[in-house]
Amino acid sequence: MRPSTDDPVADPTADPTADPAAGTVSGLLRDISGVGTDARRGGYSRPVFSSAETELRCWFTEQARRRGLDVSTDANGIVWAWWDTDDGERRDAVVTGSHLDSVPGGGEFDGPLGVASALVAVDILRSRRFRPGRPLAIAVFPEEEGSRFGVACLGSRLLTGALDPDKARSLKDADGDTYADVAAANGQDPRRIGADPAALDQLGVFVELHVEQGRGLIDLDQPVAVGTSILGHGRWRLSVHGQGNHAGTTLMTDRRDPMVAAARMMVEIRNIALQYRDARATVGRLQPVPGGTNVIPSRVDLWIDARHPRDEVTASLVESIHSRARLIAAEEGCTVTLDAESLSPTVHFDPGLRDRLRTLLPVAPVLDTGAGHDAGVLAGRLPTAMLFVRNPSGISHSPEEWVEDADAEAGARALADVLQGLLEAAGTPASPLHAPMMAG
Ligand code: HGY
Ligand code: MN
Ligand code: MN
Repeated sequence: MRPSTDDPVADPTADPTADPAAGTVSGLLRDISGVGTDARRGGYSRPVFSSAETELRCWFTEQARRRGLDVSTDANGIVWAWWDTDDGERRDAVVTGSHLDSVPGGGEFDGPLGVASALVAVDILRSRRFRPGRPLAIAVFPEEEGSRFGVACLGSRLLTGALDPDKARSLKDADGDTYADVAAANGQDPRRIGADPAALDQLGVFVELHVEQGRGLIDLDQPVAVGTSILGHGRWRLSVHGQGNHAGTTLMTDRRDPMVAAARMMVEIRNIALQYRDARATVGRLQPVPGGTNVIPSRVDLWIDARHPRDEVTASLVESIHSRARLIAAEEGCTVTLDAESLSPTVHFDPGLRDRLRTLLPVAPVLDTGAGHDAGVLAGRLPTAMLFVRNPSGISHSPEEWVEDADAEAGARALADVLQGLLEAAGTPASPLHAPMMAG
């Protein structure tokens, strides 16, 4: 499908960097640095379909169209921005991109860095007068964090058929609103969500650039790394049921308090995880019901995020947690249920593509990641790779997440080099790639 020539935005020769800041990652991120700021938590809260995330989608659409890309949003809420080849055929495309939604109180770079770097990589390729030998697409995936509806990488899972559309439609947010209702209220048709083989058939490879969520590049003293694998991870909801009652009229000896049971369980979750080398287990979210200061809760829900390089160890860790939770519940006169909400196996990126990126970025080290990404979901359907950009704080999912301007631009240059290498088809003249990245 070729962008219509009378489309005012389809002029690929338009100078997208009329505003010099627009041609830099840090400039683009500064454009959106006021969107979705969270005064209470600090950082950013940009849940999917919120006004903040919607504003970011509009920002991306405008930036992509300013670069002459053909932009559309599919039935799963994924925004696609295409740089088509002359024949307009969309097959074997090189895809990059990331997400714009955030965790509550998240950092500035988790997601948006990959999206902004993709836009600047297009600017760089244009400045090199490069013409792709195969189509390039930038994809922005919704609900990567799973912060509103509880399932990580919701958009990419729907696209690939990894999530049943009926289950997705019935997912509920903290207010009890279903994904179907919220999507419909945001102009999408929830009846059309689900696997999209036609879209997948257009894709050749996917390369996601992301802020590093750790200290690897600090210790390696490099600005950019090539990803090798994603740690398997899952989310479980532990519900502890007790007897709700009055805080003032219920003697301490007459209680079946699920909050006390939950507190004991959380300490045990940490202790059990410590027994499994390389395991991680986190309780970042706890919800007493009804949640009054002068009320003994009737129920307490807490969510466990558990991760390990070997999926069978994650399963064993969660089973140990579940059996210890049952013992504690019984001692506290409560009961407990455990439900899996989101499971992502360990992913090793395509070795051929990974090695191709290493050839294109000979100075960049390789790193695995403990964080999940849409790249991990797409890896089940097409060759996928990742680039990580140095985060001097080593901290993520927090306002302290950080990327220096120089590293952000180095990341975009590295992405441009990778995309150019992947987009070249025989006979397409291209300027020599950038000199290999210098040690940052
Ligand atoms: O939770 C994760 O690992 C990712 O940041 N969504
Ligand atoms: Mn994240
Ligand atoms: Mn992310």
